[in-house]
Amino acid sequence: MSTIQFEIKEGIGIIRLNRPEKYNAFIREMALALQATLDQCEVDEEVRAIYLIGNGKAFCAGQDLGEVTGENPASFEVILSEHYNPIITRIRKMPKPVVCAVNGVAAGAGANIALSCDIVVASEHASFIQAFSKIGLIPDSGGTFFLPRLVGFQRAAALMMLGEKLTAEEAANMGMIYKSFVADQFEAESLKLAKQLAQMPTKALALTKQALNNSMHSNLFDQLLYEDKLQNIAARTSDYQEGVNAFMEKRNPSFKGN
Ligand code: LHQ
Repeated sequence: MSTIQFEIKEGIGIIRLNRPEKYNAFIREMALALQATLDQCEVDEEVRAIYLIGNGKAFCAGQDLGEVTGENPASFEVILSEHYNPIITRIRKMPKPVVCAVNGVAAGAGANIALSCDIVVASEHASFIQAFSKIGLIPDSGGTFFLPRLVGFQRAAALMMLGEKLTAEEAANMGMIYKSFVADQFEAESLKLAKQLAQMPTKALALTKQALNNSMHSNLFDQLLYEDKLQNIAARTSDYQEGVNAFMEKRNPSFKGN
């Protein structure tokens, strides 16, 4: 059985982590398959938004600890440089919006992969755990970058050091994620969000993402120049023409993604 399931539906590249019996914990095969699927989403013009979810009860329990223990444990150096770092890099450089639908527990690298996505929503039964300190590790997969920016330095330090479990509602209230949905509406509502994004001006969303990425290490004055540069690119897209024409003609726009 494939560790990653993938389908394209209504412009959405739907990626499902598929090791439900192990709470979708990562082994090398799944990490490489996720990278390959993200690459496919990047180049396939039919895909205009990406939706990442876990199969079964959990979203993802991070690294499969069975792979780093036992007779022939995988090396940490390989795990970060070949498994997780390329996943986070692909998500942030993806010129399309990535929605993470956290269906259940998200722990360790599983939590931080979620936080690297553009819009993170969760089922009311989901939870988030910076589980690393509990096994004597430091947060990886971009956690020390994203979490303090999302919730503030103090909360990030406490969450990472204590390794406490947060409910989806707590995570939404502190700005760690965008929204939580009641369980029976979660999949429909989160897919609706991805569908909405897939019908939007994809190039403008990619440039928005590029500007947000840049803001992480920029000052206001450099960022104003950067916005100027990217806005001039956005203004040359057909979707901009369509958006303005539709507004003037009092009709709904039909964006093609370029
Ligand atoms: C698992 C796992 C798991 C294997 C649940 N592995 N089987 C980077 C650098 C290099 C090396 C290390 O890692 C990293 C990045 C990281 O991600 S480090 C953090 C690794 N993850 C964790 O430490 C989390 C470990 N899991 C847990 O704390 C709990 O399982 C959580 C809180 C996720 C869920 O708790 P429960 O709801 O009580 O479920 P459970 O513990 O009963 O787990 C269900 C099954 O999933 C169980 O299998 P079994 O056959 O006994 O039913 C677990 O063994 C398996 N599982 N996480 N990471």
